[in-house]
Amino acid sequence: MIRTQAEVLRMIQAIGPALPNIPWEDRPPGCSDVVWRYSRNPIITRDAVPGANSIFNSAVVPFNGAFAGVFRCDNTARDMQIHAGFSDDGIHWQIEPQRIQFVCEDPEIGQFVYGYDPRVCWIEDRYYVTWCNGYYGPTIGVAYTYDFRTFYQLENAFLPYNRNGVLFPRRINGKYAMLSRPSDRGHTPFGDIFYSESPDMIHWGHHRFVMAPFGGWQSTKVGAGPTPIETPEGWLLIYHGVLTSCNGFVYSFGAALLDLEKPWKVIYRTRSYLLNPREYYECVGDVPNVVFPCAALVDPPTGRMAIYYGGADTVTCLAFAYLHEVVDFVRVNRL
Ligand code: BMA
Repeated sequence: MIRTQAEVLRMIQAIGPALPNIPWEDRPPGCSDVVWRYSRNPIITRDAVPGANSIFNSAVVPFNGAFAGVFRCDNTARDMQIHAGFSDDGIHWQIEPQRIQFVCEDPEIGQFVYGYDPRVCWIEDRYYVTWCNGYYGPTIGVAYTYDFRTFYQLENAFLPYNRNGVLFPRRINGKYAMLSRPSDRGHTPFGDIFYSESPDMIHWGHHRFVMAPFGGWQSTKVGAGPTPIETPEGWLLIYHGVLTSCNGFVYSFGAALLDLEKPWKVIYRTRSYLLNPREYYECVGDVPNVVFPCAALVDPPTGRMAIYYGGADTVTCLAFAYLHEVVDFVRVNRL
């Protein structure tokens, strides 16, 4: 039997457990976008935490039949902090009013300076959190939790300056694996994605180049977004790209397929973005014109994806897609 390409793509399923309670809203009638927004965006505003200035760039995962997450909450002193949160449906969230207090054996590492842009990743038996952690400049903080109540902080993964540390959800060739983006102290005007491995989640090496900025929406810098999603075709990586306009940075997101065993090898990468700032809550806020994805849930049997992203450095938003359509988009619209 000869299958059409569309039929084959429909068969591309993410590898992982089913998530029948994934947050979901059908694509609106008349919309042909591969990624479409939740009609009730934003799902989280500053009102969710007393004294918050903004809640954005946050990460969620399935947890105990419901959902849990780590949220970037900047307060009205403009301290950048991360808070745990819980939800029954992935849309309505109860966020802890106090920031996460990490348990850390080494007070020098555990001293909290600032934390932002968290990611959360289930590996083997626990949830790992990575975030941009202040230690003489931004670097990648690493911690783990079993219950989103107690968080154990490990060594920072890299020397400063670094951001957008994103773990793979399983060991690759026997090693933990992380994407990151070496940067500088400020609003870095450059940025390539690199790959690193670790035997123990403490010592990182085997650094490999993954991808650089290209043109258009991803011409200034690129950075990994949500935890990569495993498919038989490769790791599906949603990543943000930044364009420098005459009025400042514009953050959009696209996707790439990375080789399963050598994830520093890019198979395909999108020429066009999947989502860019268009709605009011993406264009107006503390930093205008930003969509910044930090988490994606997937239900392999249906292909449904729920993508969590920050809007204008102010609110948290949700968008939806079908995994096989995203993979198809990456392949058809590749660089
Ligand atoms: C990056 C990070 C993100 C932020 C983005 C746009 O450098 O600070 O948290 O969303 O800039 O301001």
